[in-house]
Amino acid sequence: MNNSEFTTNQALLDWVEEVRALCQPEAVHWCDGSKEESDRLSEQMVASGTFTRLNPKKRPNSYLALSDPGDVARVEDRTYICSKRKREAGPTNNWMAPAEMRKKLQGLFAGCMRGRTLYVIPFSMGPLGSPISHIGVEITDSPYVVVNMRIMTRMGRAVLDVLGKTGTFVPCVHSVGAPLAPGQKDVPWPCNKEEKYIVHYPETREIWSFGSGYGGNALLGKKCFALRIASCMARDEGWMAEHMLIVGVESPAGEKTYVAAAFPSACGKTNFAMLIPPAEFKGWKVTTVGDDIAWIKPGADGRLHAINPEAGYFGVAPGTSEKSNANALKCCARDAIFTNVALTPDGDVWWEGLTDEPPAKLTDWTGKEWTPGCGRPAAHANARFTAPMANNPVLDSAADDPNGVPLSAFIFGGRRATTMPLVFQAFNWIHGTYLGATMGSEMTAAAAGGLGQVRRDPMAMLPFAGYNMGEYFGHWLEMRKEIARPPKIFHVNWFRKDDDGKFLWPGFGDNMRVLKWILDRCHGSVYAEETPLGWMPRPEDINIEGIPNYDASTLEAALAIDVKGWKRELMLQDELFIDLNADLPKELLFQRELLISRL
Ligand code: SAT
Ligand code: MN
Repeated sequence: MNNSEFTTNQALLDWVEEVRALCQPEAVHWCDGSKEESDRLSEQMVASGTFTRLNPKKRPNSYLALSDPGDVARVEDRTYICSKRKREAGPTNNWMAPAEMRKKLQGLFAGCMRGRTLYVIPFSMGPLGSPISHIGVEITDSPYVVVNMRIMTRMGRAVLDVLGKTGTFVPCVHSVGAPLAPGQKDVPWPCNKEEKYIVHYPETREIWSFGSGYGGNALLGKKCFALRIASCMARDEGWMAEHMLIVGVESPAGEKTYVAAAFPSACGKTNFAMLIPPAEFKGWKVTTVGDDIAWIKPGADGRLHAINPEAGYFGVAPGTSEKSNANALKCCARDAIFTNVALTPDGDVWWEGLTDEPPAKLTDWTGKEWTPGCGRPAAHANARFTAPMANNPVLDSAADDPNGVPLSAFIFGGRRATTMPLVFQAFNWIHGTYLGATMGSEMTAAAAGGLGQVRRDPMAMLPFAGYNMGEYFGHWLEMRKEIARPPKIFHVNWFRKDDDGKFLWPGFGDNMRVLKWILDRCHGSVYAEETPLGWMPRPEDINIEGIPNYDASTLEAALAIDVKGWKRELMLQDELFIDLNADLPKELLFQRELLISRL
């Protein structure tokens, strides 16, 4: 299909022509988003060696891609926020002056698509036409990106209809940075080994990505648009773009409550988004609105309303099992793209943790033969599945609702072996913002040279805020004024251990027991004790009936307030506060002082 048959949007046509002239592709293809188109591109990638078709009896309509071993994750040290002034990017982002970066990128993009097809991907972040949604258009020279974007976003012709003649879009340019000379044979995973740049221009709301074909470096709707650029749009327009999952919880009586939660990486975010309640919670249902990102706007009812801007899951495969997340396995049981997992002899996939016993023989993520005990992992630790949310057996009925879902609670979590109790509730919005701003994960004592160190990841946004982190906290405080009925704010920690290194909480589906207390607090139907940290449950307020080998004294330890540990925690927070000092809202400094005096 060619340009003007597709759109009457002159700004889009002009921009595509400009990028075409710069990148010099062999052909241009406007994506219509159809299944036929995706099947055709997938077939093409099977032929070129990028894809292996999985056994259709075991894994219908699914493919495996193995990346270049040097292109396996987001590259944070190559990610830039190019605002006019360095201060606007803040101390936690890489920065380069826009003019300097543009000059550099002009050089890199000139002729970078030679011998390849330029694909134009119109996509909507959020339900088509929702007042909370925004349109983007990604130009890429990677067919792998096209078929992934079709799963991860609402993509294709219908988006151009919504864009119309005069609608605006966020332009996203992506190239693997590997032009082909005439007659040159392509490799299965083209990328640029020397140069990688993931660049955001917040003032003009543009994204330019060069050199990587992997995940968030290449699927530009996700972290680049839905978090970094969207956080800037949200600040300017009075809404919020957050690195949060969204779940609905339905009681046996049919009462539905929605909560959004931010956890640092490796804290079981996808598991929580698809939580299966324990047997004791008969009649309770947890449903997924989103597993990674939330766009949140004040509604006419005085509440915050959230949508999931994405339409699929880009989930970490290793560790996903029947026990940890049976629903995620159903999501990728068909229609999925796997990247950097292992291949079984019968054409299915495997990764560490999928089964207790590994298969006797595999092809590993580097394409080499693998046997148990060979000393290498079979799947890369950041191996992923891309799966449509429509496959999710517990998809929330409002996942596609253009009005979003009303939020009753925000939950912040950390991965903390010490100090942080299982759950507590902030006294108010400012206190809650402070809890989010100071959240983090404990590095193991070994990794930190003896002392447990805390890696701060404010609101799980450290690599994703598109502007100054201190100013971002200020925006959180400002948002309180836009809403009459703010969500209550909680802090949880599933990972506290006793002195022998044993977990004090079972986690996984049993997190429902803590979630239930949170919901009851939202509905004002449960007692809480006022403590120096915030409102807390007494051990008897959390139902532990039916947890194997678990008792009230362990729960008591999980909930205990360790005053000595908190004094250390307060000292450790200094590091973050000093880094962000210039733009840190004074309210957060006061919260720290108040906590010190309460302790
Ligand atoms: O590769 S993604 O950025 O999409 C996922 C992640 O690294 O968090
Ligand atoms: Mn994420």
